[in-house]
Amino acid sequence: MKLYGYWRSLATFRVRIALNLKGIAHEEAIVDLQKGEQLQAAYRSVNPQGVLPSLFDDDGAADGAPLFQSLAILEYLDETHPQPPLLPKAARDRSRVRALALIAAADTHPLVVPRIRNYLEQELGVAEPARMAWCRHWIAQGCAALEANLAADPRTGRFCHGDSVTLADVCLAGHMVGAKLFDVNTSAYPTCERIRDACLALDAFAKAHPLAQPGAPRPAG
Ligand SMILES: N[C@@H](CCC(=O)N[C@@H](CS)C(=O)NCC(=O)O)C(=O)O
Repeated sequence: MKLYGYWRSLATFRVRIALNLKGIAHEEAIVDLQKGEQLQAAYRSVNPQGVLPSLFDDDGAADGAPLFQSLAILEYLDETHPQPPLLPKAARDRSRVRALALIAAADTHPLVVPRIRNYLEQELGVAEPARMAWCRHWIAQGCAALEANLAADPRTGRFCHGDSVTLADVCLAGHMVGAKLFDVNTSAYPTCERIRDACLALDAFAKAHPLAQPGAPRPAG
């Protein structure tokens, strides 16, 4: 498969994790978000919305159209490559997993993406310190919502839902790694931190990590 992504893209991180978990061979084409390449015609011909990620499945059976929206891609991968499953069997459990995933992917992440930060800067004249405060505020709100749900629910285990990885963990890992990239102090969210650490201890997550990708800044020294 061919994934269009960028090291810093948290939505791409989610898809990379799922591809790794399912052992699906893939290559990644870099679309540089910091240079605005997602808005150029070449990438818009792949994804008219101008956002990452997009995924081409070269299975020959599909119509050849790219897949888009990370959660839709995750569910597609889970349906076409069922092992290991990313959703539990019971409807109520599936609903919980999807709901946890949406706290990160639908209620938080869209508030901190480049197009929002650019709009705050260019259209509303919001200066960099206030833009960072905006991002940190919404990320912390997401952490608080995840923590309140996870800590109070006996279905939380080693991971968000029991002891195996689900879509909720894929999204929580992205959220918590994003928190670190935005320099948010997450010590008030110990369950989120514990599950993040359990995820990042797995190869599939570690290899997908934004800072492990080509183009990512390397630690000094
Ligand atoms: N809901 C979308 C989010 C897509 C999205 O906003 N991706 C970011 C990178 S993580 C992006 O490409 N942003 C470009 C921009 O904001 O201009 C998904 O989950 O795929």
